[in-house]
Amino acid sequence: MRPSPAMPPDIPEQLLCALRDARHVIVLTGAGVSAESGIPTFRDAMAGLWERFEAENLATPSAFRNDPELVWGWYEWRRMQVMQAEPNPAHLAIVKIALHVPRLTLITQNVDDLHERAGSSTPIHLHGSLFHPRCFACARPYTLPPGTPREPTNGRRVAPPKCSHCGGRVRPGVVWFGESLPDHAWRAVTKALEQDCDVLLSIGTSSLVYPAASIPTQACEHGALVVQINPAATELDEIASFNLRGRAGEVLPALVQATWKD
Ligand code: BJW
Ligand code: ZN
Repeated sequence: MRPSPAMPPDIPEQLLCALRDARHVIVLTGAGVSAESGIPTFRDAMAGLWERFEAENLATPSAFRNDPELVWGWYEWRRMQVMQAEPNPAHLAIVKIALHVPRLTLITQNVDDLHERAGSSTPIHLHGSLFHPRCFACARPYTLPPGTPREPTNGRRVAPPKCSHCGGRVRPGVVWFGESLPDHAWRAVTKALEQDCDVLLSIGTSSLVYPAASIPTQACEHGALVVQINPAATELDEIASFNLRGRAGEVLPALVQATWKD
C-alpha cells in the first residue's frame, strides 16, 4: 500500500498521538535549525565553524583578553551573516506547533534571532545572543548601533566599542566555554522541566555541549517522550524514543502537517 501523502512513512502514529495529546511541549534547538537559513553550524564536517576556526581562540574569555579585535571582528561578521539571513521552514513550524499545543517552551542554544523573527515570542537563549553585547569589565549592556555591522569581513580585526560607564571593552553577549549560563535562562529551563513536559523535541543539535545536552535526559527522567530531529546520529540517539533522520526544515513541517493536518 502506498503511504498517504499527509502521513510521511517515517513519522510513527504513536508520535502523532503523543503530540496531539501533549499539554506541554519543550523544543530544544541547536545550530542545525538555522543551517537551512545559511548560518553555519559548529561541528558539521566541512561546513562547521569549528572546522575552520579554533574555538579556544575565539569562544573563550581568555581569547577575548588576548585578542579582543580578532574576537569582536569574528562575532560582528557572524552578526552580519545573521542579519542577512531569514527564518526557514523549521523556525516557522515551531511557531505553528505553539499554536496547537496548550503550552510550548522554546529553549535555544542559538545566538541568532531567527526564532524571534519567525514569530516565537520568548525563546530561552541558553548561550546568549549576538544582539546583546555587554561590558567585559562591568557587565553593563551596550546598545549596538542600528543597521548591519560595517565591513566585518571574515578574519578582519575590529576594535570593540568602549563602555560608556567605565571605558571597558564591550564583549559579545554570548556564553563562551567555561562560562556559566545566564541564571535566568537556566532557572526557566529547570522550571519548565518540572512542569509536566509530555514531549521534548531536540532539533538540530549535536548534544555534545553541557549543560544544554543534559536537558533531554532530564525531561526523559521527568516522564517526557524524547524525539530527535537530525540528519546525523548524535549522543542523544539512545535516549530518544524517536529519531527522525532528516533536515529540520523538511521534517518539522511534515510533522506539523501529519499531526494537525495544517
Ligand atoms: C541539522 C541540520 C539540519 C545540520 N536540520 N539538523 C571538558 C573540557 C572542557 C569543558 C567541558 C568539558 N566537559 C564539559 C565541559 C563544559 C563545556 C562543554 O560542554 N564542553 C563540551 C564541548 C565538552 N560547557 C561549558 O563550558 C558551558 N558552561 C559550563 O559548563 O558552565 C559551568 C562551568 C563554569 C566554569 C567552569 C567550568 C564549568 C558553556 C558552553 C557554552 C557553549 N558556547 C558555544 C558558543 C556560543 C557563542 C557562539 O556562538 O560563538 O555555543 S559553543 C557552540 O556549541 C555554541 C552552540 O550553542 C553549542 C552547541 O552546538 P550545537 O547547536 O549542538 O551545534 P553543532 O554544530 O554541534 O551541531 C549541529 C547539529 O545540527 C549536528 O548534529 C548536525 O547533524 C545537525 N544539523 N544541519 C537539522 N538542516
Ligand atoms: Zn563597563
